[in-house]
Amino acid sequence: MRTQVVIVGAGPSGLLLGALLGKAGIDNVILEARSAEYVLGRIRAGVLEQVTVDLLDEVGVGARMHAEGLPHDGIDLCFGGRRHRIDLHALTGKRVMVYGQTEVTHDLMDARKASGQTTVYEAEHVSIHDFDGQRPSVRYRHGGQTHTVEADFIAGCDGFHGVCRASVPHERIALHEKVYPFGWLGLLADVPPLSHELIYVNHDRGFALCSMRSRTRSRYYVQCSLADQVEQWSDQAFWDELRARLPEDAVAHLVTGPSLEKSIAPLRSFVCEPMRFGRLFLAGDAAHIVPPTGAKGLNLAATDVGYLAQGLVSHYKGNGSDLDHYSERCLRRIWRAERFSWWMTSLMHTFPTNGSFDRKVQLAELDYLVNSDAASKALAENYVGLPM
Ligand code: RFL
Ligand code: PHB
Repeated sequence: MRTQVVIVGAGPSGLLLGALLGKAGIDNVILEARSAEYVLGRIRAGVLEQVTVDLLDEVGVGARMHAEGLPHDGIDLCFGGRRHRIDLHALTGKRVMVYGQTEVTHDLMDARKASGQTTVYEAEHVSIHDFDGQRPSVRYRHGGQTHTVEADFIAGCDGFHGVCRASVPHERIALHEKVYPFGWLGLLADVPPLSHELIYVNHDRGFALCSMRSRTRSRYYVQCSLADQVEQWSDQAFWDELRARLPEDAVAHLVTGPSLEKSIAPLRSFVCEPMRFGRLFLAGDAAHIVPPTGAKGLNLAATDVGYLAQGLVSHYKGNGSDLDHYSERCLRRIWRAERFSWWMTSLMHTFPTNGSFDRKVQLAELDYLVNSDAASKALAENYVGLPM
């Protein structure tokens, strides 16, 4: 098989890249290690920045998002038992869209199917070759046979544990990493959200987040120990812990119910530099990870592939300079989002090694943040997303 761009990974970055290229008439093939059902079963992001909404509109998959998504004008920060609203819209003129990654993926998958572009699910033993030469290729096993796709370019959209970044020789890649000493235990349930906006909670017992997927489906998180196993957390234990971290007025509105899904995610900051190696481009979680506190991971994945599609379109029109600046353009935006996500994580969580001094400084910063227009605006600007 021969194509112009072979995309490894059918998560949101691979599917959105495929859609952007397809729209520009650039032939592409997506190879995904898992089944479509497995990809849709992963419960992840919930908050989309305006730039992500715009990219989804650009490829014509925005209709359901606009009909069913929930535009949010603010978030609550809760500490010392009190809630403080950050009015994102008043501070920045922008809002965010609450629409789950599962739904984004679903919409992109449906559109891809309708377009007739090739996607191979359950592609086994994917390996990438000759990305430093003029004729890169990707090999995989499917249906008991080995297949090869030859292409002009390879897009590594295969997530943090993918094969593309791992195929780059160590000496050509710089890795920057920070691992946090805790995780997030998340629970999804068909119960109405306790508030119409998200609540980020700083509490002595640890961080908590009240989020949602719709007016009838809630997504809650509590900070947990890295040693915890999800099986140790009954639904009852989760709800009890969440209740203990929420202020009284919020607890009064909390509706509990059986979990649809429960999982633990470790928190990590990670960036690899550069993001281009010859004819291989990395995008999304394959190149960087942010802790979920700032809700930036999916949004960065979307803007990476936005830049990559622009570069590839210019290349095929005879102008290679956008593609040459891919790493640099992405990394500037990525490092700003890394900084924000690290800062918000440091501000909102309890750290096992922190003493009473660090805790008091954290509370003083929160107090300053909600009472200073300048500080609130800096948070709001980053939360709604910096321009592309
Ligand atoms: P993905 O989604 O990991 O998709 C990569 C795909 O590549 C496939 N793959 C391979 N395919 C072929 N061959 C191989 N060798 C392969 N190896 C892997 C995988 O099966 C998979 O299908 O990466 P992508 O597309 O870059 O998308 C990134 C986002 O998924 C991620 O950044 C976000 O989910 C992060 N995130 C959030 N981001 C936001 O913008 N807003 C949020 O509110 C938000 N909340 C979150 C989050 C992530 C979380 N977790 C679980 C880490 C909340 C949580 C709890
Ligand atoms: C989510 O709804 O899953 C979510 C929302 C906001 C975050 C992280 C996760 O910061």
